[in-house]
Amino acid sequence: MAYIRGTMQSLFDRRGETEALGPGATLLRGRALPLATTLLAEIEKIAARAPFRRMKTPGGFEMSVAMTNCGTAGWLTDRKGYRYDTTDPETGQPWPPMPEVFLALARGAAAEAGHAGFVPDACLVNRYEPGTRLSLHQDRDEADYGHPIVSISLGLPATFQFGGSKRSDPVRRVALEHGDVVVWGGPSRLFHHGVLVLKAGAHALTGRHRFNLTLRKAL
Ligand code: MD3
Ligand code: FE
Repeated sequence: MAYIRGTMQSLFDRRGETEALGPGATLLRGRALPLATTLLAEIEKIAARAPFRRMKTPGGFEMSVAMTNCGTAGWLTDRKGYRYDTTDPETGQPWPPMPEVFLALARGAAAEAGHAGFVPDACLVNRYEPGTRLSLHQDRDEADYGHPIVSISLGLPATFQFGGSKRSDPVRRVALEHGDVVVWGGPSRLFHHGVLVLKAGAHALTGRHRFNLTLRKAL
């Protein structure tokens, strides 16, 4: 089978590969590629109702990455702290509903990685442009860490940093490219991670932007 793939795919086309990034973390290279334009159109529709905004951390710093959400619950930060809320504070309205295509992709990817029956209720949409970054952190605002998180990368590539359960643990660097999907479960679910400063560039579908969707069962 490997040799058939070898004849059908060039040495540099990594579509269809899966790679274990850590304990319970599975990278599905290019898994979202067939849906990329559909996913980007849905992001545009979400942003028309719940605009991208740069949120403030509890310490008073403005994040460089712009964010919005869809689904029952959305992730927020402000001077009061990090949390999920069912209302968008910018509009006073519920977050836009989770598109079916997000649900189906997350569910399928999670199942491929060994987490059958994943039903996310929150999707954070991160928008990067050159010069923006996300410093090393853990995702700890969800009610039950037993559920995986599915992340989908679109547009400009980024260097993702992936450490361990302690902030001081050594960090690996992984290139995340347009169409890549990662399922974070097991011990990796609570590992430190971040995104290095985005390099300048232009992507045919997103221009100067990188989008990352993180699908979670938050509540
Ligand atoms: C590892 N987003 O939204 S995606 C985040 O590219 C976040 O925008 C990054 O970290 C981004 O919280 C990284 C990969 C990712 C997402 C969630 C994780 C890795 C994770 C949760 C636990 C462990
Ligand atoms: Fe995170």
